Amino acid sequence: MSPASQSKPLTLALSKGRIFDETMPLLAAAGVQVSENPETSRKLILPTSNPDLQLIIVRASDVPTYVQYGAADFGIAGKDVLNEHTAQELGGLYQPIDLNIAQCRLCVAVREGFDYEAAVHQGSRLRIATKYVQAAREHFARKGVYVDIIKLYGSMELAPLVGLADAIVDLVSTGNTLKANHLVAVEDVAYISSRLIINQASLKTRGQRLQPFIDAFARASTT
Ligand code: PRT
Ligand code: MG
Repeated sequence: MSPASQSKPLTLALSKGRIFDETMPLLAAAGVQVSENPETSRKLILPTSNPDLQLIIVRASDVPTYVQYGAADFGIAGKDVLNEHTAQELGGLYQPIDLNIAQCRLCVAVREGFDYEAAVHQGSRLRIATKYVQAAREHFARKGVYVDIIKLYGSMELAPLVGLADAIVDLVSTGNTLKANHLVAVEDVAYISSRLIINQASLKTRGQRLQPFIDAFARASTT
């Protein structure tokens, strides 16, 4: 590794919103403050109070990609996002800690009044709309239920209301979004929280500089 890249600050990839917000206390536990808020700043590279650490702000589903290619040394990503990346894409990633932040459940949800159990038992093909194609496919395969999966990129809650799908597989935290759209959760697919992910080459070449952050995150996430 060249001296220039050795002296480059460590780069942590985060998405704005709940992951950024819930990572701030973990950074504080490592003695790091971030003065700019990505909700109001347009900057995608944010300095921190530690000259050896900068943040990059990317889409939640892009965090593993930045870390896989070493554009970020480490990052924080939801298990929902990690589950949708292929084993090959996750190959260069080390996943040492569950940070227990941004917790939610991945659920199957249907319109109020839709008889999900009956639909499942009739053996008819269910239409499932979701952003989480892999997780949904595996869930219904385990149950032995035939499904047609329709990939969406957002606003999954709409699909059962307008006849696009019988059910959705989506993340639920407070349940308010389901309720507002007259949907109910009928099955849990997975418990979701966010993990620290680290580029394996960075861990080898910059491990001494990364370790204090890994240790502080591990301590703060279990207390
Ligand atoms: O929003 P964008 O399309 O940019 O990307 P994203 O949705 O992947 O990112 P973001 O920042 O919304 O979520 C980042 C991560 O937070 C996800 O990958 C999850 O691991 C985690 N997380 C935790 C959640 C939720 N809770 C959550 N409730 N992600 C999304 N939601 C959404 C859910 O999809 C639904 O639309 O919030 C809505 C339901 O919330 P409740 O509180 O009404 O139940
Ligand atoms: Mg979102």
